[in-house]
Amino acid sequence: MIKKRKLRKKGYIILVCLAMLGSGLIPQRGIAGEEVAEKGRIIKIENPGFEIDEDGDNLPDGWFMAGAGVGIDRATFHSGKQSVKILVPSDAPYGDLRYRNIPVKPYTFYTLTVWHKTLERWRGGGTVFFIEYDEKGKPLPNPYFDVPVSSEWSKSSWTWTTMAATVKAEIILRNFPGQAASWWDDVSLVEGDSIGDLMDKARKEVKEIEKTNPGNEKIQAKCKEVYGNIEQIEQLLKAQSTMRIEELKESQKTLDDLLKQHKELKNELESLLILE
Ligand SMILES: [Ca+2]
Repeated sequence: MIKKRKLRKKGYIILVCLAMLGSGLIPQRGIAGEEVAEKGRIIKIENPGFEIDEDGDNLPDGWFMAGAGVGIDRATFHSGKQSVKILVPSDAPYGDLRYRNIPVKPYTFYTLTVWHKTLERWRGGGTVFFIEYDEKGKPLPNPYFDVPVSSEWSKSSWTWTTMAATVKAEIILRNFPGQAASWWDDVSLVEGDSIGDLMDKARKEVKEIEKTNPGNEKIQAKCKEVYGNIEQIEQLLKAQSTMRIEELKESQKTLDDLLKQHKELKNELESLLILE
């Protein structure tokens, strides 16, 4: 039994590595902060290529179904020998393949990557949800991503930041009734830096630039702008810890904007330094 377990564990690691080789670490698009996300560590997800079904329930081990119409497909796959197909019957609300209890950190960048394939249709190619939970197990406002329609296997990645109270997360791959079949394979999740660490790093860098360019008014002024932006981000993070869910949703958008601005300001500062 132990031997079998060990072998399975090894299999998982190899699958994760293969999935990462295929997907790379650079997000293609995202709702939050993709510009400031840096490559990070791979979060372990069991059976990410859906190859193992030892209990023979036609679902990948480690994952489970909610709704209806979800099962392993051995004829269509991106990696290995199988994928998961979701074709939802008309009397079901949705078909979900879910992966639960992923330990995650608050205020941290995450990049989720999935491979998917769909038949041509009039709306969407399925939806990916990343549900964040607080320590009491209550779901928080969650990011979700619509998968583009693609009749070839295609990779989508999204980067965003987790919320103040987030401790755990769940990945949901979903299709709806009335839509053609969708296939899914090779899921990976990468954890990047925390926003706090990024801001500390940025503050140190800017301090150094300020010190080494005392006579340059433009650089000095730009440094002040970066400080202002860092302060706004830190204040928002502080305020978020006491916000209600509806407020949080709005403030997360503001946070996204501030993080984008952060990247722009740092680029502008860099250009000024090149001119020096
Ligand atoms: Ca597979």
